[in-house]
Amino acid sequence: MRYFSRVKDLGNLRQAMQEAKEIKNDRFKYVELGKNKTLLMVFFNSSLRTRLSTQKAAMNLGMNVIVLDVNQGAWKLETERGVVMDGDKSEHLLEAIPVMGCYCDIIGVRSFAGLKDRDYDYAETVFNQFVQYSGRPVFAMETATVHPLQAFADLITIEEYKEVKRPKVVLTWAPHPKALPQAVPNSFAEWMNAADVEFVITHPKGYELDSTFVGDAIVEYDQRKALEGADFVYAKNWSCPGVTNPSDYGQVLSKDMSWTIDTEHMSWTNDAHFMHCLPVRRNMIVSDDVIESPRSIVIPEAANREISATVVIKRMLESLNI
Ligand code: AN0
Ligand code: CP
Repeated sequence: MRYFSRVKDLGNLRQAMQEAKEIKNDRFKYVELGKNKTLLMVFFNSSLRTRLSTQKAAMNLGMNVIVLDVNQGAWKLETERGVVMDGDKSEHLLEAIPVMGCYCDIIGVRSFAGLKDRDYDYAETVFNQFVQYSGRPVFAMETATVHPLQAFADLITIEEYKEVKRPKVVLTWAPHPKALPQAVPNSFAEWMNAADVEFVITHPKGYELDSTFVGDAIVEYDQRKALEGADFVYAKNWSCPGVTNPSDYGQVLSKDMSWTIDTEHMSWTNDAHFMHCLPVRRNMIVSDDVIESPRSIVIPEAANREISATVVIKRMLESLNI
């Protein structure tokens, strides 16, 4: 596997899930595979889980790891082509990327949506430049529109905790004070559509996700109706995807606190497990009671980030030897 940003990059999903199980049983099984190989993790944005779990995954595979926080200590990077660089940016991404490629074997990139220009974000401009100019296998550690390592970990978690063969999984929008990207709900929707679950998305009007990711999922605007009978509640805020009204792209259209997941919301479900990718703002997205309840699986969900990353990096290491 040379690139990883979409569910299809894994090929047979059932096989990838099997591999995840195998690695969870023995996470050092492939420790020889990454000997003398280097992973470079490039962060344009903050991270706790992705940083730690991806580094741990690389260590499980016997790799060396370099972490670059672009905004701390590196030259300020210009990302647009054709700009007269007379401002505060000293280096262009188009030189920086091939240089980064010189010092490593595999690259992971975190580069969030700017939420200003929908076309620029949805073209995955920064990630695709890494693909095009680094000369290395590249994987997404949350890019402008996708967060596949999270969605893969989410699916692993659902498989582990499901109590019925085909669970009902509900992705619900919840309020947040600041504009957030759509990467997490996009990928979650994409992966749930590929999995054997009953999948429902609920959000206020105006928050429709891009159709590429929604696929055939059921969209139910009545949150209570959506949550009824749910086996998993996956809460997440996202800003306006600009599907119905492009000029609203990246805006906060609602802070309706009636969407916050509290014990009353959970009482409408089939004693659902509560999930969130974290970081989460308590009592905006979810009440203290719900996130602390025995049905909350946010910590095992985060733990599975190490597993999804190990599978992905293993596959990339294997592709180096072909
Ligand atoms: C980011 C987001 O919503 O995309 C990262 C989540 C993994 N969250 C924040 O910026 C708070
Ligand atoms: N869930 C997730 O990707 O967390 P971080 O932003 O802390 O990496």
